[in-house]
Amino acid sequence: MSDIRVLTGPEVAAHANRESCWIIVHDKVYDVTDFLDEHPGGSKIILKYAGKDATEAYEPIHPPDAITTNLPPEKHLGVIDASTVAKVVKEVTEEEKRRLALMDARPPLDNVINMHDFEVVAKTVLPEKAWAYYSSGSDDEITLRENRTAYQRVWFRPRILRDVSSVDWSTTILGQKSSLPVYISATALGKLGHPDGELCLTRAAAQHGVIQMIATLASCSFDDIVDAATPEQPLFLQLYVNRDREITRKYVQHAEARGVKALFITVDAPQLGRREKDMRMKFVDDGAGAEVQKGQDVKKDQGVARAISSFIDPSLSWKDIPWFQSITKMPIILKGIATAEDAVLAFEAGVQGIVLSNHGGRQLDTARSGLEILVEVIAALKARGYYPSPKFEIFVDGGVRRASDVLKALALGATAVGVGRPFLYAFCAYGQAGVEKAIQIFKDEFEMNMRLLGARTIDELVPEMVDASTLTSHTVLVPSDNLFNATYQPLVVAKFRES
Ligand code: PPY
Repeated sequence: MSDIRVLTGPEVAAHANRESCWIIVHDKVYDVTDFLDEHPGGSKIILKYAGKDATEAYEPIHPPDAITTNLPPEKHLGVIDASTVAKVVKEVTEEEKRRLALMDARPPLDNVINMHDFEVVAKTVLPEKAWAYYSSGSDDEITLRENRTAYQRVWFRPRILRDVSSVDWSTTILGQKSSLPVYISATALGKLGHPDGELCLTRAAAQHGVIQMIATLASCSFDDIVDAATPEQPLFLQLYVNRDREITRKYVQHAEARGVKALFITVDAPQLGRREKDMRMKFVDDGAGAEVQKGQDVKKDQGVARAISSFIDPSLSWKDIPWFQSITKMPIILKGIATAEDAVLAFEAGVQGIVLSNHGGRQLDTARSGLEILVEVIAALKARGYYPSPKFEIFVDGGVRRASDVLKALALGATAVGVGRPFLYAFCAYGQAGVEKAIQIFKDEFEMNMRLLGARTIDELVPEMVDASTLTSHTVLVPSDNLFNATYQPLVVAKFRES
């Protein structure tokens, strides 16, 4: 048995500066001195915890194995004798007290009747930083809002007298059974909003036969998520491609070995969008530890997301697709297609599907909605004899809040729709029970809408059931979406310092 070094609190506390910086994470001690300048979030934030226990700050924004993968073994110094670490009595700020009181005063889950309700509760109870990161769109957030309004430019053409006593909205997505034509799309950093993070999604998905797409940047580790799933529960994986392809190869092959059913490669984020709500947060709270940092280049204006995105490879190109096909047998889906031209290239590259998406309005602002892209993509694929094809599935995400939105996308040719933020907000507000309720609401809405539309099964949803003639007109007036507008948070401008 190798000797594990046991360190004490005072020993660690003696290494609390740029010349020698030790930190404690999950009861282990690490020497991060040489890593300070490589830390994607800047050295300042680490130095704030130099000589101390950094677990609480580390946990929500790093997968548990981030530190072990990035630090060479000789920098893993040993374990901490917890009894010797001075307990830091955390001061509960007024802001935090107010937040906890609001958490207690949440509407009972029974009173939540739509996805907007989850968003209102999440906005109220989340720490400011988490809400800023989750809710932010890029630049002027025009695409973020367009994702909602696009659905409102499509109108139903319902059919009647079809004996709709029984309706069935279950379907198959990439060969996997799903109780809904909806999958849980990848969202990152779940522990910013709930201590169990993405596990709330996994457990709820298991209960209701829904498929979860695991995010590369989930707060919970990939293995913890897979371990929380039931043996037969299908899971998909979202992939950010690492500059170091060996890391990506191992990650993908590990996922396949653990039974993941499809690989969604994100192709719309060679650089992260400027999400200004997130970026402004960083300005506000990054004051501590300034002295040790004088003259250092800290990425303090980056926000949570940009600070941890530097591993993503901007050189990714069509030329890489055969390599992915050579390392995995999982179906490959390109997530973030925004034009008919690229949809055709994807089909011709032999991948199994595409997600028409603008990344929840978080990347290129004034990019079009997935729903609008869908219409031109279907037309282009049809013209070449590529649609319909059992080997190529088309998904849409962004802005979906209602089963009626999903039905519109399906009528226009999508196989299923990705829903990200609503499930995220559901667990931030109510944990696993919130996600289960969100799924139940979708089911109730599907039942009613399919009856009223005259579609008994997913196969009966046809383009003739919708009028999408104004979808591409970006200037038409649409009725205002009151519930969405009530939660939409207007952007703010730079703040003056308090005098
Ligand atoms: C996003 O925030 O839109 C993401 O896709 C996740 C993410 C989180 C942090 C860095 C890069 C991407």
